[in-house]
Amino acid sequence: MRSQISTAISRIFLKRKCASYLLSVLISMALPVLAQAETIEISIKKMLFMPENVTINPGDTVRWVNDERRQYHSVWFEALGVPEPDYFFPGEFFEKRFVQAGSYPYRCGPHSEMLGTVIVREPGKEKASHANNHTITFIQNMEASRQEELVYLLKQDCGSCHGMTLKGGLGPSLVPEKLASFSIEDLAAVIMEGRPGTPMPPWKGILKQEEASWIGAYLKSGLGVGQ
Ligand code: HEC
Ligand SMILES: [Cu+2]
Repeated sequence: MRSQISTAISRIFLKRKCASYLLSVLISMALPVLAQAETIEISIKKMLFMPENVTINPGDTVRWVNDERRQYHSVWFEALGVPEPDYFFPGEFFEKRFVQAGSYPYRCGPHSEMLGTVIVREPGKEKASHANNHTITFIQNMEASRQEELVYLLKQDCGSCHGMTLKGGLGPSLVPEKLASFSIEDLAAVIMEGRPGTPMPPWKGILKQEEASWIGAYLKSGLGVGQ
């Protein structure tokens, strides 16, 4: 029924609205160029930049937020030959805007093992996925200690079937490319209900709905793959 209607609509669309359709395509192609620059947040927690790597558009700003309890850090683009910037403390942040396309590795001054990279796309290349930044914000909204437990569950329990690196075992691979067609809600539904008649068990006795959504978002982000 629904597809009949949409076929009928697209038929009308094609016959009568061809010109305006073309116009709307042209507008949607031009939109990314006009889109506003964004601020992308990276959380610093437990001596890690999360996420470690971000891909942004030229003109975007990256904001590193110190979400530690008491540890200070810095964000130092040492390879650019700049001096080490000041430390920033819990609740404070550091910002940098990127204009030139390229790959910008950085480290924490006092903790040389803390590494990250900002990748700035060529201008005009595909717009950074908004969903992705949204997903990352969503992931960071869960209490840190619960995040840790869920990541543990993912590695130990889910990993026993889907592989420790989530690249597949008895259960299918859960890398982001394989999950592209699933929304976070779709994934939460599979996780809560399982797949009856397959070894995929329901987790609703163990996980809350928002925790299943969190796992869905975490899987889609790819943050847990191969670690
Ligand atoms: C006992 C083994 C087992 C465990 C444990 C398990 N899974 Fe699964 N999972 C499977 C199997 C097998 C499938 C494929 C089911 C099918 O054929 O449709 C699956 C499917 C899925 C799918 C759908 C993927 C797709 O491409 O269709 C997701 C998402 C998923 N599992 C996530 C999880 C998560 C998250 C956990 C831990 C909370 C988990 N699974 C634990 C066996 C398992
Ligand atoms: Cu540090």
